[in-house]
Amino acid sequence: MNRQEAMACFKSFPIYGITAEELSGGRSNFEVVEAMLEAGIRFVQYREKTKSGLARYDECRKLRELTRRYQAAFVIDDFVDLALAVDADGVHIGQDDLPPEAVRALLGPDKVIGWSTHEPGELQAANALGNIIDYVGVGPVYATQTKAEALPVGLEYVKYAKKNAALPLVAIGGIKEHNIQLVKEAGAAQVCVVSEITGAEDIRGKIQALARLMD
Ligand code: 3NM
Repeated sequence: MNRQEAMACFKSFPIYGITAEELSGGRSNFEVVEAMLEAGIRFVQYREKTKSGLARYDECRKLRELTRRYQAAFVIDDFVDLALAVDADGVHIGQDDLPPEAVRALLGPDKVIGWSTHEPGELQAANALGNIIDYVGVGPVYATQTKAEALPVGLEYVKYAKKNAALPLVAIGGIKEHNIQLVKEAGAAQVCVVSEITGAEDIRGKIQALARLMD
């Protein structure tokens, strides 16, 4: 799929999926992503910081095929080379990764780039990039063990981003069934829920419950 189609996937369902195998109750990323896709998620990010490059490549080749079968967008956290090697639909990068301009030069014009932001200055920098990136991450809204080093930015930053972002946004960090409505009310149309989904006994049921609360 092209960049536009991948962003249509981003907007087509309120929940954005991310892998976290160490928080998946012994299930593989493949199993978890399959359940995400069955529940309606259409935008999946592969996030894996500790496996070898070869293990990541083997896993992403399978996830690429799986996401294609469901006509879902597939992006890779951090690794531009891996994204190119498996023909992913794009990458998600953080403030300490390669700068978005460099990533765009490597990926070419037809892949999605998402960029994490944590404060108004970073959001303004994202706005200034124009067409180089496609969406911004906004978080962590609440404290989270999944990214324990990051300080929570609260609903105030979600509200700020909703008002000021020139691009689509996805809120992330510590979002769960009990607080997702507050995040929606703060202005997020897309929400990323990691451990609450990967750790759920019934992943499909959890995603459907979260999606209903975003209606
Ligand atoms: N990025 P959970 S917060 C991967 O703020 C990630 O950029 C964040 O996991 C950011 O839903 C986060 O389990 C972890 O809290 C989100």
